[in-house]
Amino acid sequence: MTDWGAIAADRLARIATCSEPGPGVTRLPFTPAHKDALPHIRDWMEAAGLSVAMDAAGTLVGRKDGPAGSGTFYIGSHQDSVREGGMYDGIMGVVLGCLAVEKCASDGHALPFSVEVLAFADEEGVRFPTALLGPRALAGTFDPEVLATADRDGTRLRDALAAFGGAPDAIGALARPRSDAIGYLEAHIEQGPVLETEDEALGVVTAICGIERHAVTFRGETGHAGTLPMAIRRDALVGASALVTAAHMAGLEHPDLRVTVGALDVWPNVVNAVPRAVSLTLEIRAPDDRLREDTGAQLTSMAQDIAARWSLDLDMSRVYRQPAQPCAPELRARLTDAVTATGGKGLSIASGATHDASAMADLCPIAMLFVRCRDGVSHVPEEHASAEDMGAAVAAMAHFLGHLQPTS
Ligand code: HGY
Ligand code: MN
Ligand code: MN
Repeated sequence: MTDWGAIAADRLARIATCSEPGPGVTRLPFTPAHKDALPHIRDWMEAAGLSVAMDAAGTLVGRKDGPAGSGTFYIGSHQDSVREGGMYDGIMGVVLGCLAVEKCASDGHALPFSVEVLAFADEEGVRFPTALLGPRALAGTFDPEVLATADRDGTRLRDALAAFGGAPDAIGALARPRSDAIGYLEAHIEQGPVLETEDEALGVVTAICGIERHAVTFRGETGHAGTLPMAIRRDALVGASALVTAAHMAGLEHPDLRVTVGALDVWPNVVNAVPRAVSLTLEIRAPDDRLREDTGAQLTSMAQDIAARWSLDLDMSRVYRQPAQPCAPELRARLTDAVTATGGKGLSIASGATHDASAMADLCPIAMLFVRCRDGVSHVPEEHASAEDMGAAVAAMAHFLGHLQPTS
């Protein structure tokens, strides 16, 4: 009896070494760590009988053809991590997808449709102020303008992708035909405490929250900390601090809202000079798009008022947005049946995190399977899922695949 969970755990431990130095895993897109990860993923895909190639967007694609005209079922998640993140977020969905396909084959079950396992390059949007490049390319919703965005070092996404072996100007041709797309399944660590509280290994996702991110810069004037009178200061950090607090207070206004200022840079950032500029990221999430959009508009207006109050200049723009996405009822029902048929309760659970599935929903029906997350913590080195729970996920995913029908 193959221990699929143990194989998953071993593979994830090995690929976790493909990281920048430091605590946890830091594997950003189109970096040496990402390059180091590709052979691992290629091996997993080939062990599942898939033929492997990297596409123009940097997605590693493993494909096994089914009968002509039978359609394609997609499975996948992202290879990238946040800085100092865990070793399960994203990459777990790639390894479990490969093992589920491998299990179907070892069970002697030839899938009656084509199947692709996808290792997307950039879901977190940590290196560049955009995300979901890979799934948006497949869904035909990719915006070429994002190629001009740059990371903190000034490297443009276009150049990083080309240097990595991608083909920025060929991304538009990656769009998959909707008529051929049966659906998409993503397995992912829950990144929250619900399944652990319910003492359940797996959960079937109902919907994925919406998200938007704003790039905000306050500009004032620097000066000597000892001689510049307080009354005439144009201190950018005073304005930024007011927005950080206002954002948190706005988030407290509604139980479904999550409002976060996760990154902030100060210039000149020295102890004895008044800050002349502050850049920060403002992120808003909600399961309801109206609530999220209204909160974004409210905080934009507040930022303008704050800039006026402190005689600052303000640059603020929404640089990323992904609407909330429901999972497809038909696939949800099938996935719930697969979980219950393989020993689970078939719990339903909403996703406060966003995922590649959010963008794949523009191509085809989506389903997500959550795996229990120890202590509910994620985006930290302590993130953990057990081999046993991952084995349960492989069994459920293989059962789900084995009971799917081709398009025709
Ligand atoms: O931030 C998120 O929700 C996901 O982990 N990218
Ligand atoms: Mn993720
Ligand atoms: Mn993440």
